[in-house]
Amino acid sequence: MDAWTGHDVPNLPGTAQPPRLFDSARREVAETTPGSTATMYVCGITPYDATHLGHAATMITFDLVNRLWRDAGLNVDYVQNVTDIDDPLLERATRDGEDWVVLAMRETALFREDMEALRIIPPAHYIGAVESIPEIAAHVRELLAAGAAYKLDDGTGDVYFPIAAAPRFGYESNLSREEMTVLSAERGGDPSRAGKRDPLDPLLWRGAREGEPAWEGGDLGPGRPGWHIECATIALGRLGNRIDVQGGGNDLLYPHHECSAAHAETLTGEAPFASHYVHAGMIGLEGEKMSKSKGNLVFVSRLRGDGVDPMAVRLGLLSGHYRTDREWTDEVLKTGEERLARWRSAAAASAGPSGEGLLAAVREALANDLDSPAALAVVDAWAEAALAGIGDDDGAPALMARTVDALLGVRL
Ligand code: 5CA
Ligand code: ZN
Repeated sequence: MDAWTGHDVPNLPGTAQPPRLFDSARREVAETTPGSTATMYVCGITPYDATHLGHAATMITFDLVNRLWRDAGLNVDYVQNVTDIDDPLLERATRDGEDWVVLAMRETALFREDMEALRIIPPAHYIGAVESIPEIAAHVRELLAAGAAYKLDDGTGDVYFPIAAAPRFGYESNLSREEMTVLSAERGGDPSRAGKRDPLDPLLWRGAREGEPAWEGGDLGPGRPGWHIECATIALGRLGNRIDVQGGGNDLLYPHHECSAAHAETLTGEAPFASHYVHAGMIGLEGEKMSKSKGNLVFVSRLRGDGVDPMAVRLGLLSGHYRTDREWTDEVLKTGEERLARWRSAAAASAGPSGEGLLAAVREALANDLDSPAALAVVDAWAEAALAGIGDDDGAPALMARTVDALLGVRL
């Protein structure tokens, strides 16, 4: 499917190194070491409700990775999916008496608009689950043929992946079996389903059910794909067997990214699937994770409709570190709006402290596991000085504006 429209990203003077990022598998901050083209797969939306600030925060996180790699002179091949067929989408469509295809199309269109307003660089490939079904089914058949999948014998046609086929299973999330079992039940898995070889085995293909959409699966029979194989297949088909970053919110640490990696590694025989598994913290509202199922949402589109500048939303979300679970409050937005106004005034000053110094300090902060609070503090200090008439670099205000545009995605 089509992504959204991008914006020009200014080039910056001098050179930069690729960022160091926290890898959930190794549980440490490590250098990213892409070839001349860096590859990134980010888990996108399940389009049954509008884009909320949690989605926005996660997309902004990986937008920073994209921007830092580009600033380091790399090409970036970025893939994002849309889970446009899955249980929650069908449940919402049924609840509201709506056609699930229309629901998915409408919410995906709104997401694109929100991403554009937030100045997120679009992925090179924006791929839906539905359009990928032939590829996914082929992978499931391949796993079956290799003995790395099994069909339940209860007549449903459901096909599962035996985690025993993935010797490294657990390396990505570093969780105990007990923790995995709890999370699996909470996040779309079915550890108590009878007939599976292991309670943690994830679904690869769901056999057709009365009243549910189904697609031809060849030897699999009609049905629809499981969630984890969707992302493994979409990534492998476009980025190759080894990707630099697999990204998403930290709610995907287990089972989603563990199982996607297990599927991909079993299919290719190469491990690890991703050099870095990068997870953004959860944005909450009044003490609870913002989620479509809980309904405690602040929509990006609602803020836009209220006349809020998307750049202030961006600055609000960047004021916390991406890995920290954090709250969205009126105060966070207000601080973002005030900061944006201050930076805009400072960018219009006739001079300020060294622009090159500012650029170097912002680069250094962001290269250190995307330390956006530190980067914002650097720009704040520069802006305060420029507004106080300190500094005689008359090129600095323009370079400051280019720096925050290119690296933070904030257009002044
Ligand atoms: N379609 C799947 C991924 S393949 C999915 O998780 N969809 S989603 O709509 O629930 O979330 C889209 C992206 O936003 C995912 O990367 C998810 O981890 C992230 N996300 C969801 N809720 C939040 C939140 N409250 N804070 C931060 N990120 C979130
Ligand atoms: Zn995914």
